[in-house]
Amino acid sequence: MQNKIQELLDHAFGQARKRAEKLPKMKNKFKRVRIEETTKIKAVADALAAGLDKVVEEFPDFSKLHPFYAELFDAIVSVAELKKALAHISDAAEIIKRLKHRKIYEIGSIYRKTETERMSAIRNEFYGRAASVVNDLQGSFGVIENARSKLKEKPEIKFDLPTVIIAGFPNVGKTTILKRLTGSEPEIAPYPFTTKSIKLGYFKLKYEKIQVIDTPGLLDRPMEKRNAIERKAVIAIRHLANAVVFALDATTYSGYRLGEQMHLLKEIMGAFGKIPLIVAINKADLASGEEIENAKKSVKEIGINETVLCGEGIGDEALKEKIMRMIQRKSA
Ligand SMILES: Nc1nc2c(ncn2[C@@H]2O[C@H](COP(=O)(O)OP(=O)(O)O)[C@@H](O)[C@H]2O)c(=O)[nH]1
Ligand SMILES: [Mg+2]
Repeated sequence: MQNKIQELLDHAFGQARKRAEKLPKMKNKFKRVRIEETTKIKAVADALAAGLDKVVEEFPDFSKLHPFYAELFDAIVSVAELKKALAHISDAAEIIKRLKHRKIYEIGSIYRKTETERMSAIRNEFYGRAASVVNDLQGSFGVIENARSKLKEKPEIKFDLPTVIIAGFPNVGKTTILKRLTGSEPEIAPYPFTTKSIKLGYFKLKYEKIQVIDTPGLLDRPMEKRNAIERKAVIAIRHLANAVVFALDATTYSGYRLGEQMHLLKEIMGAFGKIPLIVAINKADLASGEEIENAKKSVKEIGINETVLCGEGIGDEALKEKIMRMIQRKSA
C-alpha cells in the first residue's frame, strides 16, 4: 500500500517536472514563475485525481456478485468498510481538485512583481497538502487491496445446476453419501474467500444433472461453536441449495448421540428455512432395528417426513429419486 501511494506521488511530481521543463523560455521572470508554478499545480493535481479515480473505477462491481458470493464476501471483507474506503478515495480526488483551483486562484491574484517567491511558496503548500491527503489514504488502500485479492478467487461452483448440500456431524457418512450418489471421488474445490475447501460431485438422473456439495467444517457442528465469519459462511450456502440432505448416523459409531444430531438438524432446518430437507438415516447396514426406529421417530417428531434409509448397498437409488422429486417440487 505504501508502494502504491508512493508510486502515485512519484508519478504526479514527475509529471509536474516534465511539464515545467517543456514550457517555452520566457524573459519576464514574473510571468515565467507564474506559469511554471501554475503548470506544476495543475500537473500534480490532475495526475493524482486521475490516479485516485482510476482506483475506484477499476474496482470490480461487487453489486453484481452472485448472492452466495456477495454474502460470503461480506463476511470476509465487510462491504460497508469497503464502500467507505472507496468513498474516501473519491473524496480525496475531489479535495485535490478543489485545492488546485484555490491555489491557482491565489497565484493569479498576485500582482506585485516582487512576489515571485510567494508564488513558489503557494505551489509548495499545494504539494504538501496534496501529498498529505494522499498519504492519509493508506488504510483505505489497504482495505481495497485486500478486497481485490479476495475477489480474484474464481467461482468453482456451477450456479446453473440444481444443487444439493450435505450436512451432518463429522463421520456420519457425508462424504460416503456424496460418493454413493455420484459414483466417483469428489472434486476438492476451495471455498471462495475462506481457508476451507468443499467437495463437489455430480450425478445425472433422467436428463437432469445435479450438483452435490459436501462442506467439511461448515455444516457439521452447532452454531454456538462458531465465530461470526463461520456463521455467515454457513448462511451463504443457503443461496446455493435447492435441497439439503442431512446425514444422520443411526449408530453411535460417529461418536455423536441421536440427541446431539437432532439439535444440529434443527439448526440446519432453521438456517435453510423453506429449502426442502431430506434426512438420510445412514449406516442402516450397521444399525440395530431399535436404533433405526429411534432415529425415524425423532425425525418425525420434529415434523420431517422426507427420510431415506441409507447404508452400504442400501438406499442409493431411493435417495437420488427423492432428491429429484424435492428439487422438482421446489421449482414447479
Ligand atoms: N458400514 C457403514 N459405514 C459407513 C457408512 N457411511 C459411512 N461409513 C463409514 O463411516 C466413516 C465416516 O464416513 P465419512 O463419509 O468419511 O463421514 P463424513 O465425515 O461425514 O464425511 C468411514 O469410515 C465410512 O466408511 C454406512 O452407511 N455404513
Ligand atoms: Mg467427509
